Amino acid sequence: MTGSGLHIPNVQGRTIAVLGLGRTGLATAERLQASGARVLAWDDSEKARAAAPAEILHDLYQADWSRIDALVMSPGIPLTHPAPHPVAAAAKAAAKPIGSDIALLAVAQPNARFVGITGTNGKSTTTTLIAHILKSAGKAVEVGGNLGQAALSLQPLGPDGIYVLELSSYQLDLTPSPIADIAILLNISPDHLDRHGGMEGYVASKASILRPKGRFSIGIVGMDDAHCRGIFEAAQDKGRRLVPISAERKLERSIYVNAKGILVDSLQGVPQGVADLNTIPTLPGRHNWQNAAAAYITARALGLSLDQILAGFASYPGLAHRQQLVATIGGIRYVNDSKATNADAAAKALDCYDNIYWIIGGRAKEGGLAGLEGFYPKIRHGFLIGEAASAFEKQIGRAFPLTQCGTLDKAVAAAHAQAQREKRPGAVVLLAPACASWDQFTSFEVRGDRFRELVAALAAKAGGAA
Ligand code: UMA
Repeated sequence: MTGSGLHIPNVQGRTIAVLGLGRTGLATAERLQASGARVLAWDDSEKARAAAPAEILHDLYQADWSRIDALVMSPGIPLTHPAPHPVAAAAKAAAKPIGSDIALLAVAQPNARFVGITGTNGKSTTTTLIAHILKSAGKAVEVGGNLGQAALSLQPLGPDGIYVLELSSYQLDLTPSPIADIAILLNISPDHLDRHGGMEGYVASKASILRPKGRFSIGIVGMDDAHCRGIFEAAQDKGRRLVPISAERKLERSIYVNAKGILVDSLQGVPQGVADLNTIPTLPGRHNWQNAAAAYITARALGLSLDQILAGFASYPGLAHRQQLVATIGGIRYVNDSKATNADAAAKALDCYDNIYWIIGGRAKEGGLAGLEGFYPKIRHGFLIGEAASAFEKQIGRAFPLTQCGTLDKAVAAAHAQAQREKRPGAVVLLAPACASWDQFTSFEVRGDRFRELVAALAAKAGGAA
């Protein structure tokens, strides 16, 4: 394993259990070992154990917890719901602290500043946008967390360094101490409810990002859904300066986006237009405007000038798998929004286009397609894939025509053939599945990459512009 160079203090000579040996666990085990800890690591998958250094493996089901100081868990492993993992239950019964790689990074870099971003949707865009703006302005920045790069694989930064971390509800649950100097809560809609025992637990987990961290900590809260508005009210006067943001309404002393797509700063009382968001092609749609509002105020709070922020907006390259335009063939756009793993995220994409050839399905989330009905008139045809296909067919009924395709390969071929035949103005072949990928793929990234490959092959055949 190659080390990031981060040193974790106060673990020398201590015995730390590490559960899960994916991205999080491997980086955690490596840094703990390099910092002098004795690591006992385990993973329920034989394949994951085989890929880990043999000397750290220790069956934690048989562990003597009186000899272990703490447990670091990977976020994908249940801490409380639907049931605590047996190893977590054993550590808890032995009164051992359970923590995350995120918390260890904060301990390892006490002088750096931390920007934490959570929310059901838009986290990754906001995280990469903030990191991009800060880097473009010459700041020392590391970016990671739920986004993909495990916290303990990031590089150490000096006291002026800034960690920009996307934080999932799983990671927040495992990180009881306040982590973010600038904490961003974008929005909340139902997701991962099985892991939080229902909506109340999920909302509480998201809200925990706002726990105050020192006198200068700032909380940036999206005000466009009722859950977040409730959290904002409840967090008033709790030790964190709060800034409301909205992509939908004008609010007193806030950062909001007006009906014309102008980002407005009214924090000083007098509303001032600061950026025309229509001019940024990599941030399409109103949902991205909320992300831009969060990025603007974060960069401001970190001392950037308006010019630096505007330059960062203008050069932001966008994210793979999030409304990513992968090709235009014969005037039809092919858009990869594989990250739309729930109905709410799919809605954001459907909102942006007309004449949609929509590829949907996979492993359905609770509620299926509920809430998307308003977009159905924009859909020319639906192409169903994966486990959810027959349930979705029933849910959609006769709202728009459907074809059962089974696989993504067949769906792309069918959507392409029909879209090219019909040549509707502004038409788009859109992968926005409103489902997790796990029935047919190992991740939404693999699903999106397959879509890109299939489209690239069609583009090559047609001589289209990829
Ligand atoms: N495992 C067990 N026992 C179990 C369950 C899992 O041993 O009961 C083992 C698996 O065999 C596997 C390891 O745990 O080897 C995987 O741990 P993990 O699921 O936490 O995966 P990591 O590779 O560590 O990736 C995690 C995040 N994954 C999840 O939260 C599910 C990644 O977010 C994140 O990028 C990475 O840490 C680095 O911080 C992914 C994700 O899907 C993108 N996140 C969810 C989402 O965005 O919806 C929350």
